[in-house]
Amino acid sequence: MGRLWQTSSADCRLLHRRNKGRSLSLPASFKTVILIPIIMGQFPLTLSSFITQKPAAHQGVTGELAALLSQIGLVGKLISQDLRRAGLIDILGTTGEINVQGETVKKLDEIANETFLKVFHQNGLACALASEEMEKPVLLPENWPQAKYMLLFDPLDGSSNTDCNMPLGAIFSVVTSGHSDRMPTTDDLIRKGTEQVAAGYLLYGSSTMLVYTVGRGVHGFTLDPGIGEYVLSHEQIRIPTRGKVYGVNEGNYHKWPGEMQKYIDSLKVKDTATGRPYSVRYSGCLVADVHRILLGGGIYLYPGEIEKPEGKLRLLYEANPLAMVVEQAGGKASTGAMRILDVEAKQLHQRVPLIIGSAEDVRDAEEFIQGRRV
Ligand code: FBP
Repeated sequence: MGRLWQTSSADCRLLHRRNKGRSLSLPASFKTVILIPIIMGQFPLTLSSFITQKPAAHQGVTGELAALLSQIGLVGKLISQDLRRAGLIDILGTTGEINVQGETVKKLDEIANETFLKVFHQNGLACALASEEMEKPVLLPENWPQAKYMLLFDPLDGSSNTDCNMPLGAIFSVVTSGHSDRMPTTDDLIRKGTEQVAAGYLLYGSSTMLVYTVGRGVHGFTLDPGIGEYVLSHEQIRIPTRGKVYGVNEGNYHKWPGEMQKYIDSLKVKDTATGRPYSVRYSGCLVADVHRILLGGGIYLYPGEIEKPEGKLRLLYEANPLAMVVEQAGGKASTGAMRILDVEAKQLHQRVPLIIGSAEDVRDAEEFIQGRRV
């Protein structure tokens, strides 16, 4: 009960002040009548109660999809529990394996991937699982046809941050199998971003957060370790139309086409109208950088390079879900040439240049990249 009283004592103090310091000598029943609504009003709104209590923001959301979101929350609780003790329980460093992306696999990449697989094997809510860490998806015929959702995810985003206690994340995208007559195949997972029914991320920062959209706005929940619940902390997030920060690995500057270099150069030139120069904010974790931009505005870029025009980031489980979240908050997500959510998906681990953030900033970047501004 401590938590409740802490909350409501603020209101008691308010009542007290209004009562000019005299103790609340009110009949018990009256106090109860006053205090309960106040206390109840402050009761933490958990993820599941939010989804049930806000039907307008969750129209068309089935019980299974609501359960799927809360199971992603469970994955977040399990992984953040390990991360909090990472330096003490031998989960730092690499496994010595190389994954389908050609990257060295970190122990935490593997643990995070295993956690997603275990939770979704068990809960029967998805009939297919595709991950950044797995060349082929896991198809779950035992869950089909009752489970009509398929989950694509980056189990641990920001892998270069694992061993230095820097922010980490996970990204997820949900699509429906679309076939009731047959078990879905790998090809059924390769879909345009506009076909997502839900998307979001887990952020492992100073606190653990779950941020999601089901196509009716974006909401953020903070994990309260005291009650083990995700509590609503950011309802209907709206991204500012323009920001003051940019996030990009400038170490790749010489690899970029000239137009891209000109855009980044322009961010460093004094320009009162647009509030430039911007500050650089690049954490090595896409989720953390996009989260900062979602709340404060700005732009994150992982552009195409002359030798690698498709860039580094993956379309289906990094760019598409974050694009849905940012667009739902009023922002934009682009390849530089077109809207991320309209990109034709052709392969499971397809890469795509990503320019994402405040609408005006992304528009500026597109104008430079397309040579319409110099
Ligand atoms: P992972 O999913 O393998 O971590 O890759 C994505 C990512 O780590 C992003 O989180 C981050 O913004 C970017 O790559 C960092 O890449 P680079 O080290 O090339 O700047």
